[in-house]
Amino acid sequence: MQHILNVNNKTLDLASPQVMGIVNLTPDSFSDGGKFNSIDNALAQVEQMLSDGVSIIDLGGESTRPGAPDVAESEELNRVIPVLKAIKKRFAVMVSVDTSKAGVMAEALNYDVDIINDVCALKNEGCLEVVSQTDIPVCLMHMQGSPRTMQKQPTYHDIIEDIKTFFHQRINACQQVGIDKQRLILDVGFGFGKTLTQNYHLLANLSQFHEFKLPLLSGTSRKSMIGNLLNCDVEQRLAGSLTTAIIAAQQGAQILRVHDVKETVDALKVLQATTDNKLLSKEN
Ligand code: 7PJ
Repeated sequence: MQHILNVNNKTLDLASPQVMGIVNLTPDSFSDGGKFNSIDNALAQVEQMLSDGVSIIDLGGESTRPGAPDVAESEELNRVIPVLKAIKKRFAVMVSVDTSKAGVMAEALNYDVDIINDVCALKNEGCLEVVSQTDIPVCLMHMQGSPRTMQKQPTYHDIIEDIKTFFHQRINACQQVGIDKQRLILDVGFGFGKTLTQNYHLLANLSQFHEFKLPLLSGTSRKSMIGNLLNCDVEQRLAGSLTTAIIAAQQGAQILRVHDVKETVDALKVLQATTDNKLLSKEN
């Protein structure tokens, strides 16, 4: 199955896995929190990620960490829109906005956002309608519960089958409002209402979700599924993050959402060297 993302005069070939770089715009990610500093900081991060080989920049202004409080729409707009504008002015890179609010999606669309990345899979009020007015790609992520409650006691009948049922339902909901299936990207939502064991079971079986014939996005970078396994803090999760990224790529995930772009791009090149016949035939 060949997947190519075509949006706003940009093209991304998903025949080999592509890296989505996380630019976190929640205040705790900046030492001084000032608005102009946060724009400069984000632009510097984007510039570095571009030279490291990123394909998509994911902007997030709403913390979806387990237990995180809700962020008001006006606050999220203030965090995300000025940075989206500044990136669009300076760089030609594809930009996704990580949001679950219809108002933020609508405003981001006014500033030529390329992908909507919604951890609530367009379930919140107005989201399906806003997205149906456009033709850009959308990532539908699976979550059990809400960020505030999701890690309390995740329960599934059969986690893989339950997530497949969820994807069927959300794909149908999209199609009912006229959102073309071919615009959709699917994500099992690592860490969103899953136990440690369930997260690794999903990672090991990610390829099963290719039955939808849609691109798969995988986001494991620095998450608790690594910290809890290795018993380490967030700044010590690089090796674990790279390993999960490579396993996801081997399972055929087309987009890897990561903090550490350069290291992930390097790791993917090593993986690619084992599968690239052209490289082998050149040497022999
Ligand atoms: C994900 C996300 C993810 C998608 C976050 C974090 C939490 N979007 N946004 N997939 N995670 N599509 O990065 O730790 O896994 S925020």
